[in-house]
Amino acid sequence: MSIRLYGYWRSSASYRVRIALNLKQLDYDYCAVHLTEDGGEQHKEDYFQLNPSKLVPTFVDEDDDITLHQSLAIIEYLDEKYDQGEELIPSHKLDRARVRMLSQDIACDIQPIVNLRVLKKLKSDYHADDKQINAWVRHWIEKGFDAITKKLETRSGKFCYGYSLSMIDVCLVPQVYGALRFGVNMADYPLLQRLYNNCMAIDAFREASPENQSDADI
Ligand SMILES: N[C@@H](CCC(=O)N[C@@H](CS)C(=O)NCC(=O)O)C(=O)O
Repeated sequence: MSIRLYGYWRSSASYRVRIALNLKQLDYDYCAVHLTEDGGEQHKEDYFQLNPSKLVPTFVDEDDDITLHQSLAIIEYLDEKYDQGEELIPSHKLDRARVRMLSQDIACDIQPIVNLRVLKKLKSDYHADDKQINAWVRHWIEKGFDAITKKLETRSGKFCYGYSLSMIDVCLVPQVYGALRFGVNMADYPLLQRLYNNCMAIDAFREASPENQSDADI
C-alpha cells in the first residue's frame, strides 16, 4: 500500500482526510500544496494534471493506480476498503443517511462558501476588506453551526452521532478549527465545543491538526 495525500496544513478538507487516515490506522505520505504562496501551487500545471478542480485534497494510491478528489468520497472509500480502525460510516441505512446528511451540512453548506477562492473573489471583484471578509466567514459558519447544533441535540452522545466516532466528527473538528481562526465565539456553541473537545482528546485527531503538519507556518 502506497498512499499519498496532497493537502495544505490549514485546509479543512485536507484535515478531514488526515483524521480519517489516522482513524483507519493507515500510513501515508503527505505532499504539501501551498495554497497562497506564488499565486497558489494548486494552480500550477502539474497539480492541475492531478486535480483539475485546483483544490486540495487529492488522494493517490499508487499500488492500485487510484486518484480521488472530494474529501467525503475519499473518506467513504477508505471506510469501505479497510475494515481496520474506526468505522466511520454506519452499516444501517438510516444511520448511514443521517451521518452523510450531517457531514454534508458542514462539508457542502458551510465550507464551500468560506473557501479561499470565494474570499479572494470577494476581495478582487467586490473590494471587500479584511474586516468584511472575516464577517462573511463568521456569518456562514454561525448559520451552519446553528443548524447542526439543533440537529445534533437529538443525535449526539460523547460524539456527534451517539457514542461512536463517525464521519461527522471528522468534518466537525476542522470546521471548529476554522471557526476559531476567524473569531467565531465558541461559547455560543457549547454542544459543538464539547464534541470538539472529546475528539481532540484522541491522538488520531490531534496528530492530524494543522499545527502538527510538516508545512505548518505558525
Ligand atoms: N468539496 C471539496 C472542497 C475542497 C476545497 O475547497 N479545498 C480548499 C481548501 S479547504 C482549497 O483547495 N482551496 C483552494 C482555493 O480556493 O484556491 C472537498 O471536500 O474535498
